[in-house]
Amino acid sequence: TEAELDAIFQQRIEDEQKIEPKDWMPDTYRKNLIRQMSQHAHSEVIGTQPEGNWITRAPSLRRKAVLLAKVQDESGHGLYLYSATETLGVSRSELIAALQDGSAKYASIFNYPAQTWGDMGAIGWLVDGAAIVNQVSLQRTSYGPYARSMVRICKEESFHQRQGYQVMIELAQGSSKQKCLAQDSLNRFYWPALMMFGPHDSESAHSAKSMKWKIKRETNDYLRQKFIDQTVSQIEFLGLEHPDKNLKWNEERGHYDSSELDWDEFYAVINGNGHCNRQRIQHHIKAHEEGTWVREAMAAYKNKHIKAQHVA
Ligand code: FAQ
Repeated sequence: TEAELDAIFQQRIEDEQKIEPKDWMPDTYRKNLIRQMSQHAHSEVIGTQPEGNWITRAPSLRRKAVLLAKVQDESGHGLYLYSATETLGVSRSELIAALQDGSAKYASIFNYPAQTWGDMGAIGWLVDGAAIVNQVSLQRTSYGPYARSMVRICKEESFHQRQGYQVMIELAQGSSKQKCLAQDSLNRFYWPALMMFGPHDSESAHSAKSMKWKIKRETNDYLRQKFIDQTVSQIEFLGLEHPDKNLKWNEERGHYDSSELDWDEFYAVINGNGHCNRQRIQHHIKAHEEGTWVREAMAAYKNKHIKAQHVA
């Protein structure tokens, strides 16, 4: 019966066995995974836009090459994640349609504009930094293809994080104007980076089930706290001011206490009303339409080969 299958499935999860594409799984597990993994894939792809915008304006050839490689990596992450999601029985075109009609979300952070070169430093350092904290924990997620994609993605994200921090070091140790640029980018990206971890655990619709199924291994608040704690000494090393004036070490908890986030802003952004939501989706639709001939050519080429095989 369904209840027996459910119990066997949950036991496999408890035993830390990976669930593979052809294994039986509850429909709700499959749906929740498709939701999270596809939104993760969309984030990687939409996430290329803020930085892609600066490739032509990088301050040196070396910086341009590094940024280009980073943006290319993010597109690659999108591809691994779409492929991993397709193993759950959904097609790439269905996933893309859900992104474009607004029914699937992507990380809120990518709806903030990248206004200066300093933002390239702050995004690599803070946004990739927050992504790593989340993704390291997802290396142990219960679904095999997702877990394996995270291993490779985390390696690449560490390079991204370091290139961003290096941009910040150069700016922070440069002229007073450069230092101001670094401080301004830190001030703008710090709060949205904290929002990447999602709502408080008490408000998180999916956490309880995702934790039970070990899709998520740590909660939103736990991972956010980890990121807050690790970022303090990185800001100190740069000699910049911490954007959170209420930040205070709490001896008893062994963590930093910090300001409450602006949750109205968070919900406005995830519901489509951030600075760049419309622009990001319009750009995606335009690029997708411009790529129609490539998809058609690939399909025609495949059909030609199938026909040739039949003749032979
Ligand atoms: N933005 O019940 P929960 C990257 C939505 S890293 C937008 O807590 P869950 C690398 C959530 O989807 C970024 N929406 O949900 C990179 C749900 O909506 P739904 C991608 C958010 O899933 C760097 C609702 O709120 N990383 O791209 C956000 O248990 C630089 C209720 O929330 C991942 O996706 C948000 N911040 O926990 C690329 C990691 N937070 O679906 C380029 C994998 C929540 O019901 C450049 N994902 N929502 O309509 C996860 O770990 C989880 O999905 C969470 C959310 C933690 C994001």
